[in-house]
This record gives sequence, structure tokens and C-alpha cells, in this order.
Amino acid sequence: MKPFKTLLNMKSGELNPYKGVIERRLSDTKGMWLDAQAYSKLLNQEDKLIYKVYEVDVPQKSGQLPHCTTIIYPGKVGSEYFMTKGHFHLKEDTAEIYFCLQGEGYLLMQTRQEQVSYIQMKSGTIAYVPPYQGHRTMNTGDEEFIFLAVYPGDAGHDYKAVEERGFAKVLVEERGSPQLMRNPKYVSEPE
Ligand code: PAN
Ligand code: ZN
Repeated sequence: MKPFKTLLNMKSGELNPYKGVIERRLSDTKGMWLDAQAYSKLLNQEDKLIYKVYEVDVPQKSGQLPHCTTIIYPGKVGSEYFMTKGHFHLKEDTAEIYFCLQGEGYLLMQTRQEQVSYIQMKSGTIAYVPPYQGHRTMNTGDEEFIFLAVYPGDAGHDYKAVEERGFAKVLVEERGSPQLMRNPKYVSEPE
């Protein structure tokens, strides 16, 4: 393998070159939101783009460092901010670095034992996601929230637990600012 570079457009989050781009629309996020009625209403209006991920062409193998940018668009479903699906790494003892380029957001993390923590992110914030922590990001601002992520090549992605249960906390807007509250729909993971 040869050394290589990628150009990052700091304003749009676009990478050049990139291997692939993943687009997650509202219709890809069914069941993810607290307010099912608000979700259906919004979906009837438009199948909005919630977020996009540009991936650099790096092998998903031990020793490698795949990296990608995520662009989360501003918006809410009911009072809940637009967010990523969220996942644990399949190889759970792998960490990750998030570097915020633009906008404002939250990085929500949770262990399998339901210890929740969060980091507020703005341009210049470098966040460290320790091993064993599920992670999801939300856009709490009015513009695009853009960050670069770097993770171990053998990390893998496990979406199942979050798809089934969500996170123990949700981030909602209350009187104009983000509030973390208990997720009333959350069911604990079986022992
Ligand atoms: C990130 C995420 C990215 C999209 O690159 O994959 O922000 O979020 P979801 O994968 O949860 O849809 C990362 O954490 N990679 O490991
Ligand atoms: Zn990850």
C-alpha cells in the first residue's frame, strides 16, 4: 500500500477523493425517534436528508486507520435533534477520535452498563470515544455539523443494540436549548 493524501473541504465536509458516500434519509431512521407522530408528519412532507458520510478508501483491517467525515444537517423530529443512527464497535475494545470542523453538536456515549456521558462539540473540539462505548452524534445548531472520525480498521460496526433499544438518554430542545433527558422508551439490555 502506498502513502496517500485526501483533501477535505472544511466548509462542506466533502473529501476528495472518496471511496463512497452514505446518505441517511428520514425514511432510513424509522423507530429512532421519541415522537412517532412528528416523524410520520415530517416524512409525509419530505424524505429529508439527515446525514451523510464520506469515506476514504482504507482497508477495514487491523493496523489500518479508516477515516471519514460526517455531515449532519440541522433539523428536528418533534423536539429531538437530527442525529446519527449510533453504534457500538463490534470489536468493543476499540476507541475512536472525532474532530469537529464546523457547526455545533453533541456526542452521546453509553457503555453496555448504561453509563451515559456526552461531549459538546464545536469547531476545533477533538473528542475521544473510549473503548466499550456506544456513540451517536446530534446537530444542535442552525448550520451543518461536520466532523472527521478516525477509527481502528478492525473496529467493525454493531447497529443492532441501538436499533432495538436506542440510548438511555435522548437530546431534546427545551425552551430553545438542548436538554438531555431519560429516554422513556428505553428498555435495559438483557444480562
Ligand atoms: C462514525 C459514524 C458516522 C455515522 O464515522 O459511523 O458518524 O454514524 P452511524 O455509523 O452511527 O450511522 C463512526 O463512529 N465510525 O466508527
Ligand atoms: Zn464508531
